Amino acid sequence: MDKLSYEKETLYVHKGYSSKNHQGSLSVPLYQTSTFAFETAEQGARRFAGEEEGGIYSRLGNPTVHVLEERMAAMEHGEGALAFGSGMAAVSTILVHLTKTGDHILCTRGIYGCTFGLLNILEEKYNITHDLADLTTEEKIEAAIKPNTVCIYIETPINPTMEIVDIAQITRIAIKHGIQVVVDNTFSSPYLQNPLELGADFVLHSATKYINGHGDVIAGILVGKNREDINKIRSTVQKDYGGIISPFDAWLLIRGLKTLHVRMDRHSNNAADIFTFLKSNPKVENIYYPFDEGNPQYEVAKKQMKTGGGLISFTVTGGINNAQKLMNELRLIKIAVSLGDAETLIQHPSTMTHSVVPEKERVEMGITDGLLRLSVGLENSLDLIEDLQQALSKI
Ligand code: LCS
Repeated sequence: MDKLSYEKETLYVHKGYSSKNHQGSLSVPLYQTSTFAFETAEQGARRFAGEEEGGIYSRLGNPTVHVLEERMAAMEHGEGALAFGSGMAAVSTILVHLTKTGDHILCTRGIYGCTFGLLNILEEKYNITHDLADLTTEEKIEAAIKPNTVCIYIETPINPTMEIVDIAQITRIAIKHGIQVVVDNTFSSPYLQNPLELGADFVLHSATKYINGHGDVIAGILVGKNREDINKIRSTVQKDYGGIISPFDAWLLIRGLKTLHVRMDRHSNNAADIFTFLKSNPKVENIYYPFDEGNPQYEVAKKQMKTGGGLISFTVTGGINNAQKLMNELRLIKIAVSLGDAETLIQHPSTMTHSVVPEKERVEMGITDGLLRLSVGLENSLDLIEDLQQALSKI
């Protein structure tokens, strides 16, 4: 890449790699190796001392993984990135990095079920407490911050309620209090939303989802505003907790990223079509979609997201029984957790992704027993609507 700056779609395809240094290989080479041979004992010593660039051992760094990290840092406008073996490894690494015993983490009122589980482990084992709070207005954010709050951890849109929080508003208040902000950007992908641009300190992804896009990898990404923070985490929590990605999975993510923008446009258009269909169906009671003009956070969603994304949550008349019946009647749409794949997936959060959250907290998060979450895929939206229509007609 010769020019100093390129448009983001160009970076998704090229950033961090030059075929000139790799015998002309157009595809990024896969360095499927656990370790790197040194030419001499002295060279090994220099590499360990950080005096010479080069491979040591793939838990500490790998050239294929490095391309993925460079590309993700550019996509999220950060100075550095780290790749992990799962989204949860990225979540746990940043929370362990930012906290110590006695600290407090403030979260959005909804979060992914396993992030909720992790927060409880941190509280039970290390007395790192947390609150889940409504962070939709300045007054509410200020009221939720405690003297020992060191981190505000947000999802937006929130999984699975699709609630939106204003990232810029939260970061403005956090900066005033000297608190770090971490945004889980899984639901939007870097193509739709860039939290670091809005003042966040870290952004993370379950790369299992849109980043990969093909439903065949579990992975995570953490991007930092500052290179020093990322280098510090690389040489401490990531290295010593060890939740790193495999080179092959990094290679698959590099391949997935090349089509991220094309896929996200299609996911978003399909979801917009399905939203219009579901909104007018009498059996659909409530619908949650960021670009619904009736959504109280619509203006915020418009401000910080490029499109409404590919996810829609909804409830149907008849509660959990009809919700499960609807799922069972679908012919094309698959019943599966995860999201961001080419295939359209439907899941039932209260018995699946968020079943680990106790009922009281689940209801406070807005996850009712009748709620369904649809991850709209890349099929033709007419086929998806037909499938939903025939299933809805049977409940
Ligand atoms: N953050 C969010 C917002 C997620 O949705 C998930 C997984 C994670 C983090 C964890 O990522 P993983 O370790 O699975 O790569 N969400 C899932 C979901 O909604 N259905 O299945 C998994």
